[in-house]
Amino acid sequence: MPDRSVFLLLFIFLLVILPVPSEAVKDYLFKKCDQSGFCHRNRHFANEILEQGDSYQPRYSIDLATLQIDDQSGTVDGILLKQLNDGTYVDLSLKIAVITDHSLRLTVDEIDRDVRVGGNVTTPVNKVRYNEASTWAFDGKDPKQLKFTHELQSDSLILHYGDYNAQIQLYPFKISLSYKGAEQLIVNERSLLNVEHYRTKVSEDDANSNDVAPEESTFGSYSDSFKDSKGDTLPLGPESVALDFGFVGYNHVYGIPEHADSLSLKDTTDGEPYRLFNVDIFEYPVQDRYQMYGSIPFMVAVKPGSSAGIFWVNSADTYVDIKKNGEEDMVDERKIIIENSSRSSSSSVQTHWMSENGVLDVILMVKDTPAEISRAYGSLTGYVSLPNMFSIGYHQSRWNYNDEKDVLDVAGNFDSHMIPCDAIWLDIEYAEGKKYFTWNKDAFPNPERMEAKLNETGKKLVAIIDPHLKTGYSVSDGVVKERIAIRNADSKDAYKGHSWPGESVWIDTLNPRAQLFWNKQFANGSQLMGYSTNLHIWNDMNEPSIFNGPETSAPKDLLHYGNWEHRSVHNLFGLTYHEATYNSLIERNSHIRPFILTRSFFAGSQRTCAMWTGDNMARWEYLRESIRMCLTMNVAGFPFAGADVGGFFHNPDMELLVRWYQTGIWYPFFRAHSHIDSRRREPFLLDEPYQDYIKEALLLRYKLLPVLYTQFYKASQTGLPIMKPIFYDSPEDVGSYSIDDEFFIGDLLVRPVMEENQTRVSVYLPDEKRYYSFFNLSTSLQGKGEHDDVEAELDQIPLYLREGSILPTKQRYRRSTKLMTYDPYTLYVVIDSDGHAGGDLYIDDGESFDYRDNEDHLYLSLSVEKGKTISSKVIKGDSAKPFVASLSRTKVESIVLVGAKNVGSTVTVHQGGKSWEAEVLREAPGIVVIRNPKMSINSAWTVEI
Ligand code: NBV
Repeated sequence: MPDRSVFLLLFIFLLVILPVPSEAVKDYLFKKCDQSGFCHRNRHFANEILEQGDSYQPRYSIDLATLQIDDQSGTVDGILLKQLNDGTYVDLSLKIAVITDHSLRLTVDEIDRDVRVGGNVTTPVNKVRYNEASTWAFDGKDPKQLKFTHELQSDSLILHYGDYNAQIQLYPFKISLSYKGAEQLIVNERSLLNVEHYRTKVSEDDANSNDVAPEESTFGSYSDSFKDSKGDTLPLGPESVALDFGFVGYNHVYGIPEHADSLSLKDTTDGEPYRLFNVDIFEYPVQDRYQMYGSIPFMVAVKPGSSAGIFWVNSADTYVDIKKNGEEDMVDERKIIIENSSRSSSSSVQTHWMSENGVLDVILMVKDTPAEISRAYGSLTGYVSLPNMFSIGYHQSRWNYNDEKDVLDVAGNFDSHMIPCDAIWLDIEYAEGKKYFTWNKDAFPNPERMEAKLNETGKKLVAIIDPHLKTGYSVSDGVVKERIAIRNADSKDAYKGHSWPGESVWIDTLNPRAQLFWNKQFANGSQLMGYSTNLHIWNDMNEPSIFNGPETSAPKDLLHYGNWEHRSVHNLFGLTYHEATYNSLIERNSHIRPFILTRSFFAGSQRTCAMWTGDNMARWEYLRESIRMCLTMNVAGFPFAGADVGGFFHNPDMELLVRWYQTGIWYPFFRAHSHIDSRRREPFLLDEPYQDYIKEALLLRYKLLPVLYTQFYKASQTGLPIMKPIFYDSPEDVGSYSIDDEFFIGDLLVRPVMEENQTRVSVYLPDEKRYYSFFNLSTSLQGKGEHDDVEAELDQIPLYLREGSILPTKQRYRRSTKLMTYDPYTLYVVIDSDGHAGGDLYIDDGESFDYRDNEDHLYLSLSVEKGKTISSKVIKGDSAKPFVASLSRTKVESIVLVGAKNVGSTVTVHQGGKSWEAEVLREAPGIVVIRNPKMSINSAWTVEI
């Protein structure tokens, strides 16, 4: 009799080849809240409490006598009491701290939990609540703690710090956070705080148990009834943490990726909560709240005048319910009115966060603008790293390029068709029998030769390395032998499951010894890497995806390093895996910036890799969804995001493919990729005029790389999104709050065309500024809050330049970014009605860490003063550093000037104590071009106009 996994594999195979209605598939594979023990229990708990209304007697209070308030170190410690049915209490530790950026951190844990669990469990499972999610999420350091002053009253404690007041009510426990005198966030507003303290199974079964409150359910406390997770041993019983947060005066909340839903999150009252649980979700539906490959438990709320953030630092399975009580802003027909809530409350968006286990650890942020929230979140979890320049060029992938010849032909065809391309990708078939770190030597007899050939035109190779390691070869054998695999619940052996190569084990990258092992696999001279410097890595399937595992992932009772249950670390496993890869690549070569693409991620993943939105489909709705998802990733501090251009499953028609490229050029991570069964669709294979349209789009991406790279630089310093939702630049404009088909990149307003047969699109203008068509600077749009209908034929990309901006571009076709390094710049200068314009430009070698280690970089501020002078000032950088010095050969070759008055036939250029004249050409009314002004980019200059 074949084992169960064979049937599962067969089932998955049938899913791939048969057109099965996707809803049915999801229902079969994944838990709904109602089927998940802790979600079911917490929703039940919430409903019971809300039904009881004001008659409910909340159970949580702060024990005044235990409070230790330390103004200087910025902390409050004490005991939070949870009252049981008989009036006795469970003691919970409570810590409130004012941290970096005036954020407020609240941590609740069970006191002496391991003692109470005692000998009740027979496995070595770690008995304390998991408290290391922040260690992985934070940027390597504990946040600073800031001073406050306080007032202690009999029923409350008030903390004052900066522009903030945190009013902590002792009974019922509640925190109201105010900023500049206005209440913004209310913690435990609806008394949904729930810390399921350790209790033995015996007491749970007892109807009169003191441990189970009448408002609680015991559903799934000790056993899991869901089809594929019935085997979960749940050794520690119910242990969830949940809490509600009300946003006062806000109607829009964003973030908590990854979901294929709208940018502005929806009310979940009548359906499923948003679930954060990293899974390989086959044929994911769009406009849905299903869990996906990655999770960032960070939510941002925006209203005129302020913005708020909640970072729920928990890596277990998590659900978030959202209830919107206020009216949505009625700005256009796309909005819906949400009924006023029946229950009295002062907040307008109420959220309920529920996690399966772990400590309760949450950070609250309130600032003036969403940009400041992004900065505050990034100051905790780190900002995106400055990418290797090639990685923001165009990537060509498919599952699979078959052999060396195929790879080199594809690369060569890009060159012969004069289409830029920076990387060719290899999916799982390149490895011998999908045994990662090996090469199929028949197909790839000499990988280093192939990589060297690619390198001739500056192209890189990216190869996939998944965490499932086929049993019975040196790498998996090593993992088992060194005891660095994820282990079975009894801790004895490595867990074995099924994935692409067949039976596999999974490396446990939480284990520091796994890092050492991983380093060896990537070392110089290793089979995979050889001595090449242009091989980069793709980490897929790291949710982890396990074909025969519950919900396509790992059983939750498996054990990791530290004897932590997989349950506790599930959502951060993917991060530990791609970070291990990053560390190994750095260990191998600390000079070159590694590039890693990951499918699974957690808060903090932005520091070391890029992500993409997984297996989408060649359908219009997935094209539209890709922009919403990328915008959400940008709000959640992880801007290096993209989606498979063209769609992974199925074959796009030419119109969809053209539109996808025209949209994909705006993804911070820009890669075409497709399924093994899809038809080849590399741009050079396409018929005209489609090939030409796509080529034009690609050339536009490359032209604008200086802008994009500068945005990456700024994101790496400030956490600002790269693809900016419209409301980031105009947070006062409520009309922009639900716009998710338009965005800014720097000062470029982009409105991709994402509907079939569309030849016109509506562009929303968030402010009074004039917006000039990038392709025809003689036309412009203006009108705050207006939607302008503009032409968008298949060869057109609606793209606008905001007045008052200066945009640096590089106009020459090159085969890759590497070959553009010293190319000259063309500046677009759009002077506003006051005679001003401003912009910036960041430059470094695009490849090494010299920008960081040797400060060999250049950050320029470009400006126009009083309509009379255009100038460049060096904000950061030293012309004596080798790369910056070498930039003296890079010139400004042209300045396109819009809105300049009375410009003569020549202008005077000043640089380095010398002056010279440059010719002025008249392009069209109001537009002139300064031809070849010839100043070097690496030192200050002025042009008098
Ligand atoms: O490695 C094969 C694929 C890959 O092409 C895709 O991009 C990943 O998202 N991988 C998933 C595994 C199987 C997909 C059906």
